[in-house]
Amino acid sequence: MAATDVAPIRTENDPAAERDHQRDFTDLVDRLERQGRDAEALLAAVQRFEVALPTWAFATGGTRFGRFSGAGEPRTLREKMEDASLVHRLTAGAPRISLHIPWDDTGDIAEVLSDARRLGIGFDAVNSNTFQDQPGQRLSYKLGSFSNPSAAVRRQAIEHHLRVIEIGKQVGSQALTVWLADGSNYPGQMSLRGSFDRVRECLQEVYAALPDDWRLFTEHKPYEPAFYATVVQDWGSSLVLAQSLGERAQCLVDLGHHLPNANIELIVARLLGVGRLGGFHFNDSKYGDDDLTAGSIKPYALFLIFNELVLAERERLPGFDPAYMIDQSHNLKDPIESLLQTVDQLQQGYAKACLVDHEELASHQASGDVIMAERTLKRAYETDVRPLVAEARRRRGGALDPVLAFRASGYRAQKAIERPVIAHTVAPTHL
Ligand code: LRH
Ligand code: MN
Repeated sequence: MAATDVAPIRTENDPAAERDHQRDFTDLVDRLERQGRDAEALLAAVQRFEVALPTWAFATGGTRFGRFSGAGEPRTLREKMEDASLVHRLTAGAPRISLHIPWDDTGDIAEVLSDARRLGIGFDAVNSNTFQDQPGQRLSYKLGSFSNPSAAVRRQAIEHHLRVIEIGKQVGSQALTVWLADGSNYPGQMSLRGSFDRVRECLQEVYAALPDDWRLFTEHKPYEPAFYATVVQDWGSSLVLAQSLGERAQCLVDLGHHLPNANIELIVARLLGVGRLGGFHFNDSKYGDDDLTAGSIKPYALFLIFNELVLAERERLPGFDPAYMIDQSHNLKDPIESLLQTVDQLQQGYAKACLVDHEELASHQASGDVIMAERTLKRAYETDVRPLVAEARRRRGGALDPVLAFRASGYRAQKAIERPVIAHTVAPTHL
């Protein structure tokens, strides 16, 4: 079978599951209508919710302690796009991918575009990479890229970003995500203000090169790989940068890029309040930048973030247009199964947030009724919206239960045949 042909993958829902689903969905619609909610409007809202998939999450991830690769993993951008199109087919909610350059720089844009057309997927924000030295690269980013004291290194990093924009333009992206690993491991190693000023200066040149309809997302992170000071360490630094660049510069919130117990929904509310929330890298974590499946560790926190987003959407907040993207790394789970879980968790989180009665909430907040305010949120969060999210997918040809449908499809076993494992001589660059 030629690599280009995608074997027909059966995603039909099992008849018994269909019957159970219809009963569960009818019960939920009945309960929602008794609460005065419009189930069809809610279902349509869930169908409008879309998230972009990270190409770099389709191969097994790893840590410095090891990597346990799985069978049938994608070896090329085309194979990652095949996997992405299956995730979209089963969830009906992930029609775009995020490219990471140079990991996805195949050098053949025409082929990438024809594969995208054939597989029915589009392109969200493109990601730059100055956190690794590429084979044949002239100058090293060991001591930073835009913050590097060497003007030549900064120039090289700017040239890289201009190339990323070029590739993005060719595939139809409209945003550039900039995460910088720049930072230091020891006090004294780096000028804390000088490094930030150099980053701002370089980003001004990149921002000036953006097409008029593009946005630039700055992504903050508290530590790793820098273990003393990271130049763009927190949302405040990211916001200062975005505000200094221009209207089309906004902040990207990677859920894993916060110190333990940070109140991320509060950060989201702050950025929404000043019109600088550019988008998200959804994932979950217990300790650090663990890149675990979204909703797997702190599902209530994820719901509270969606609550802020739905409220902003309903208030038609000026400039509200967040780019929803996933950023995960799968060390133990099958990457496709984890991404199917993730899209489902995001669809559920969004649906629950759409169930919040914001008028009632505002009245309890105004009257200082703490208990009733909390209960208003919890009533939405504790509503089992799975039948409605499943129905939203089913009506779009998606699966009631994407993970079970994927397992029943035999896709991974088939790919294990089509994609013989490449023995990794050196640690793959995308880890
Ligand atoms: C940094 C990060 C960033 C990506 C990388 C793969 O931790 O979240 O968004 O470039 O992961
Ligand atoms: Mn990220």
